[in-house]
Amino acid sequence: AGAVPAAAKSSWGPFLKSIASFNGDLASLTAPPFILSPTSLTEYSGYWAEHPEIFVAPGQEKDPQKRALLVLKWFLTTLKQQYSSRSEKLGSEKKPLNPFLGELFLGKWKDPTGEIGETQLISEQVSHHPPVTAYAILNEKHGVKLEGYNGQKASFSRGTISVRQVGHAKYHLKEFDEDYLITLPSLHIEGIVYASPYVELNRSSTIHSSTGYVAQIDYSGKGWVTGKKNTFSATLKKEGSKDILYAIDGQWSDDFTIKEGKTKKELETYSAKTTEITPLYIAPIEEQDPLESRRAWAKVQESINTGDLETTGTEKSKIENEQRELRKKEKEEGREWERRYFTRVMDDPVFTRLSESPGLAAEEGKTDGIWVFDEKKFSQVAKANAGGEATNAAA
Ligand code: 0T9
Repeated sequence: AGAVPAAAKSSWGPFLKSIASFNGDLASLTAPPFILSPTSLTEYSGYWAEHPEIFVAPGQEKDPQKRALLVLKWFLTTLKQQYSSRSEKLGSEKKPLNPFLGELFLGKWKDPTGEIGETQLISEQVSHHPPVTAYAILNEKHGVKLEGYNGQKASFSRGTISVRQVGHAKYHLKEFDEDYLITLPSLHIEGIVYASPYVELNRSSTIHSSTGYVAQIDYSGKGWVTGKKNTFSATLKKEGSKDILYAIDGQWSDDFTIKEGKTKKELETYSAKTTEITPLYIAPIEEQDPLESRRAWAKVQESINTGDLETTGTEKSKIENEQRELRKKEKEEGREWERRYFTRVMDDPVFTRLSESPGLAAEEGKTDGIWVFDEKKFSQVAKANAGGEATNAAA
């Protein structure tokens, strides 16, 4: 896997030239067909919980320090899914479909054991220009809720695309009324000249908890010491203290080891390669809402998969034209597209409080306001769905 056919590679040269004059809008990049992915960016929100058991684990932990460690561990276990699963599966990073405004990606991680409980995913494209995806992941049994949103700011220099993520995630534990503010690492695309792009993470990201714990994760790519890709080193400290409570080192796409800070005693080695993921359950297309990603993009996805460029083009244009019409109509009627599950606020108390923590870059976060999961909208949709099709149509 991974080898790019020679004929396909011939389209890479012109593409390289085109990105040299890149304007920062990733969606506007016209990539050669072999690098197109049939997956929409709204689906990427699911990467946060492909190990539901690790996602909910902090919900049961009584010790606040261990809880903060479990949240850090969970975050680290999402990185492989988020940033290298596509390369591994498809042979390289691929350009995702650019979601339309209001696009939804809904699903759940079922739990036959009954111990984890069901974990629900709600992902919605809340902005198209610039693209912003918002998401919430809920597990009622363990009282765990993740919500967040993100967009990207990109630039091209010295042969690589650098991407800064705008946005953040908040992890909430109901039982302990505890919040964690998670910042998103910036990244760059390697392997562009060889027509086999893949993601590497840059610099650092943090997790600040309302209980005063601070995790910092430093990414060093092909680590200077080990020479291995996806290298990182993380610490957990109490805010304002220099004492390292836990240190975690290794590769986020492979093995990493959790050690006690003082004694350096090894507590656990996690293997990203052998820990299996739980596949997300998505409703069959005919049961999906017309705004759901796989239903809306079905024809485009099929034609990308069969390599039918012409149909890909016409079906994509259909969606884009429909969207243009919708925006025009809204403008004429002086209204805005109603987001189904999220609301834009100018001030989110949890974000404000935790983002004032020392050590957190103030620029993190805002895409012209903050997108928050709207519980009221959520329960209205749930009620309408419970009322069946008739209520839905009447609404
Ligand atoms: C949120 C994630 C994000 C989305 C992707 C930059 C990128 C789109 C955004 C940031 C997820 O939680 C995590 C992972 C990977 C990110 C993608 C990697 C990537 O290359 C794409 C961009 C849009 C491209 O496809 C550029 C074209 C490239 C494949 C060829 C040079």
